[in-house]
Amino acid sequence: VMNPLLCKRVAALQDPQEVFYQDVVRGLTATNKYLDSKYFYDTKGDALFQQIMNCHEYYPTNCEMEILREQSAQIIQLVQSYGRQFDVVELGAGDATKSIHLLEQLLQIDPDFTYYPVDISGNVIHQLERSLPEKLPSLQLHGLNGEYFEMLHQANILSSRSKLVLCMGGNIGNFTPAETKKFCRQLRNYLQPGDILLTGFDLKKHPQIILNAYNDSEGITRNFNLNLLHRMNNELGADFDISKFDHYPTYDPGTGACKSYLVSLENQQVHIGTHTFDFAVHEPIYMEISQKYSLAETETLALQTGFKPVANFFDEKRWFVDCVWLCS
Ligand code: AVJ
Repeated sequence: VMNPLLCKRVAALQDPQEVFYQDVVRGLTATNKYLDSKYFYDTKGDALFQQIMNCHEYYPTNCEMEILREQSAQIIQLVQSYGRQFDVVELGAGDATKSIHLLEQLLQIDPDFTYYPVDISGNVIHQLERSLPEKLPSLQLHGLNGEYFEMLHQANILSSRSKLVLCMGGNIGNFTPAETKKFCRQLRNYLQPGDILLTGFDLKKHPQIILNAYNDSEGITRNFNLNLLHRMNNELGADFDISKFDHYPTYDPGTGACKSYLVSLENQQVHIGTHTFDFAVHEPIYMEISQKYSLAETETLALQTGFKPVANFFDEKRWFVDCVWLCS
């Protein structure tokens, strides 16, 4: 029997609100303040991201949608040519409007597979479990709400089949190149030889097009970033004055790093729990990276992390790529 005090501490550590609070404190105590972009996605954040995907400056969704709408049959044919029965695990499934095309194709060939959508947002998983059976009634579906690797571990317990892992939507873009390399190596450790990864990368292109995608004229991306301050007010009892912060997106065409900041518009203090944080005028909070890649960089990444790049699927404009990597 565990000592009750230890029990309490373990429970506090696992409480998502507590983890959120600890992460916020760590980020705002750092010399260069930052917040973790995974916290963008509360109910309001999910809705704002939906709006971003619908605004005309934000091209990645449409590009990848085009790839999957037009080329899902070829992608599934290629996957099936590896001669295995796959279950599908999707990391960061969102509303599955892209992957539904792949699932439709796979159902025609192999009606027995199970789809495990993984998402950090419980709200997203809940909605998927309601909406997807209406569109694909014969699909076997098991939603997993949590962190990617913990949920991959769950999927490995639940399923003994080979895995087709989907990591689309440029979700990988939210890591720095170093983090991405670590992520791919870790992901490879959860997989077996013969498993397949389908992963999307937003490609380098004219810098203005990229910057505009993260600086839309309607200010939706601005609100998406500022919403994290609202979330801290609502969930952690923080006292951010949202009007005293400005959204500042950047893109460096040299490194391919597209970064967003919130900038403090005055000297101010913010209180969260037992902590007080000082913000100097013009001080930035680093919010998010959306890394852009060249095709050569994606291939190097695959080879460095235990995968064999076997095919690339592009949209018409070649702005985005979905790569098929085989676990070697
Ligand atoms: C969900 C990570 C693909 O980085 O393009 C969109 C998130 N942030 N606009 C991206 C996002 C601001 C998006 N990803």
